[in-house]
Amino acid sequence: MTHYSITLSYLKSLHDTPLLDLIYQAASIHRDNHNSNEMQLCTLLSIKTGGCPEDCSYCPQAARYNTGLEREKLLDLNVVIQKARQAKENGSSRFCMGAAFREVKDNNDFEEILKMVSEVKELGMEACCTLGMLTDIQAKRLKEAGLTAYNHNLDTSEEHYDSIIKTRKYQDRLNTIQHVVDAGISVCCGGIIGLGESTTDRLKLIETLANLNPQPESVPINTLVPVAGTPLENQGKVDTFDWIRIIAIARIALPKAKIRLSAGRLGIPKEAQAMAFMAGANSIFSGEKLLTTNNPSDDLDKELLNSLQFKTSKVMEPSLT
Ligand code: SAM
Ligand code: DTB
Ligand code: SF4
Repeated sequence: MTHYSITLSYLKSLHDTPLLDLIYQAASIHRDNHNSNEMQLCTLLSIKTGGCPEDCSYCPQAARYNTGLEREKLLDLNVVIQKARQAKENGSSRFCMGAAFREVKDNNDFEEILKMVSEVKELGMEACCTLGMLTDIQAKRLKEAGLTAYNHNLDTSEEHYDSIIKTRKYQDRLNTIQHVVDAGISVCCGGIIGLGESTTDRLKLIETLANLNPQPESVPINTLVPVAGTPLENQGKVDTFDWIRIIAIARIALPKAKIRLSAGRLGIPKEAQAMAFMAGANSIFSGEKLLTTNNPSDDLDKELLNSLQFKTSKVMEPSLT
């Protein structure tokens, strides 16, 4: 397995490269490692919404902020599987189930989630979860249930982390990621830009992600969706070219990973999204909702992908899973 050694000064030199040269470099690396006309579609479902005890300053689901979100208990297994079927019909090959948990507890909800993972897998889809912190044993149980990937973001640099989240440490995130790796589950790990971080913070996040061993299989790049009631509700918008620059740098630093355009795609013009695809993004969340906020409609995304003549990654057949 390749162990990458990516330095901050190298990432800074990429950041200083004129944008179109940087995109050209990223596009070349992208073509060496991926089919440049293939896009992975993933669908998200919030299986347990709101009431989270954490204090993540960006998150509408943190119980301590007044965001008007209705708290819900864990969705029924049947509802989840019906949504997964629909997602498969709409061309998604990965189904990602998110819960507003600080950490997984060994209770009935976890037993239900294990069933959801197995049944999604039986549909021939990749099953992904994001459930907060995990112990080594919980990670192994998810693996036994058939989990393909676990999403656990580092969000920003270690230095900036404390000003965004105080109820846990960067090291807690790294520990969960290690449990996921040890269990043999693919790691999906990325971050958010637009949290008031500096360029160096953005590059340090990419440095940390690129030096994980193994590198994450997928890297979601979120831009902040400002939600009224959260401490970051008035945070300014990220410049679209800065967004593309970060995608290109992530592609160069993590050549084999799927780079996923995640939160914040609504409102980004189609031409800018196409530039991000040129710079190496090869996965998107499809469907009108992310977890609790809006995302472009299926129709709009189909139109975009068709006009760029993308093929979507195949949904696996059950016999091949
Ligand atoms: N509670 C679990 C956790 O924190 O790992 C899983 C769900 S959490 C909502 C998943 C990710 O969504 C976060 O790590 C963060 O990167 C992203 N996220 C949450 N709210 C966001 C927002 N308003 N804008 C952009 N990304 C957001
Ligand atoms: C990720 O990095 N982004 C997704 C997924 N992983 C779980 C979540 C985005 C959530 C945006 C805010 C919301 O819809 O609640
Ligand atoms: Fe909870 Fe996850 Fe939201 Fe943080 S990001 S408040 S851990 S749901």
